[in-house]
Amino acid sequence: MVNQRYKTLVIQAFAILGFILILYKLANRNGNSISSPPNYQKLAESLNFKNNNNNNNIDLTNGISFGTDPFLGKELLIKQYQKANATIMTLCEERDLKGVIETVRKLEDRFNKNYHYDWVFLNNEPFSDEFKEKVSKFVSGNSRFGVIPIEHWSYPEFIDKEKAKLEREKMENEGVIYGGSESYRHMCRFNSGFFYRHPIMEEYKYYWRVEPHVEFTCDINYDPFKFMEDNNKIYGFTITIHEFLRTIETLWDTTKKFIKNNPSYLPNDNLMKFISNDKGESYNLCHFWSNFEIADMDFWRSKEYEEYFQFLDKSGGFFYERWGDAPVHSIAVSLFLSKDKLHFFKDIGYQHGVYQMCPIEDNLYNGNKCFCEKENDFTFDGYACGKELFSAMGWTKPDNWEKYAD
Ligand SMILES: Nc1nc2c(ncn2[C@@H]2O[C@H](COP(=O)(O)OP(=O)(O)OP(=O)(O)O)[C@@H](O)[C@H]2O)c(=O)[nH]1
Ligand SMILES: *[C@@H]1O[C@H](CO)[C@@H](O)[C@H](O)[C@H]1NC(C)=O
Ligand SMILES: [Mg+2]
Repeated sequence: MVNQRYKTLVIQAFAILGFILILYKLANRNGNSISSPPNYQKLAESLNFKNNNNNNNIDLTNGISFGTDPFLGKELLIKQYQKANATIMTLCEERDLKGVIETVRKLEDRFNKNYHYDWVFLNNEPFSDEFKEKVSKFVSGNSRFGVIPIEHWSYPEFIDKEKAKLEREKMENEGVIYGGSESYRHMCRFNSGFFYRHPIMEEYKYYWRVEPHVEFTCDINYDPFKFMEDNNKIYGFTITIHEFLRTIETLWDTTKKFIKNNPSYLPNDNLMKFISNDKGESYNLCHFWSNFEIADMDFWRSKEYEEYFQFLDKSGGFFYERWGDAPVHSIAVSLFLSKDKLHFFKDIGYQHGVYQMCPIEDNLYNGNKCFCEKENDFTFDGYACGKELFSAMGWTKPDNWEKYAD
């Protein structure tokens, strides 16, 4: 009897020891022990994230899959993971509930479920408790809801409201998209000069801007915020496009005046070539589509950008014309940054309305479970600015680019 019990105990002890050993081995598979956090730096280096001057050729196909390890489980990895100082951000209204949840579910599925970044929702009016409750359920990080201060969403005193109204009516009659909308102009001005000053946003350095009803068509198996941080990137984008001239008629002349007063704000290796075909004489209407941005807000908070925004704002173009935050952001990052601070997230399949970036390189497309048609990739379309971008950056276009042009 005693002997039998003793035997069972010994067998149990060995079984437990064996199990612990297996766990220990599994935990050490990537050289990270359970007790110390994964060395992100090392992982990033091994994936060639660093010291790569031609960022366009970084291979992100076998990115780091935090949280997807079936043995360690995701909680353990997330707890050990040192997140970037970053948040996802969506500007929206109460009535966007469905579209917001759509976007949240998609980005959570493709990315954030493994990282649990915060998500900030901003609105010029307070969100209802119902909205907050319904949206929060789907966010794996903290959901935060902010009301935009009235000073950031109203006419500054130097704007002639009567003149603004007349110009809106003119544009509306001409059939300019959002030409007659007052709220669209407040939205564009807010996104140009104020979102990064919102008290909630001030707590973060990086943000990822997303809108209701957008689509993420590939897995994102690494942390784009960390990528920005580790590679000293300031502005990341996926889609380039031409602006409607009618909405920004005096934007470039106003910008030229600002540059003339502040020539020292332009580094030599800026990206002027992307936005001008004649060395700055005129604007070619190219810009990064700002409904997707992964960027460093400290740039928007810099002296250079703040002065630029104030200068633009004083000229009245946000209201007398219909200046978009996309051309404003794009001109600023193209002029005031050296071009190596910009990053094309050519691996993050993304769709907003009728335009999309679908990775056309096989390794990216196949490696990231993309669900989009390469034929629909907008990058090298005539109305996009991919050709201008690659040329200005000095990048080599993918071998198959012509197949997907237009
Ligand atoms: N809170 C709030 N958000 C707004 C308002 N107008 C637009 N937005 C948000 O601002 C962002 C851009 O507005 P959109 O209407 O999508 O503008 P767009 O992307 O140029 O145009 P679409 O092609 O129609 O998507 C979206 O995230 C909207 O939800 C507004 O009046 N209040
Ligand atoms: C995050 O970034 C903001 C803006 O740069 C900064 O003010 C804040 O102190 C940072 N927070 C942490 C925890 O580093
Ligand atoms: Mg939109």
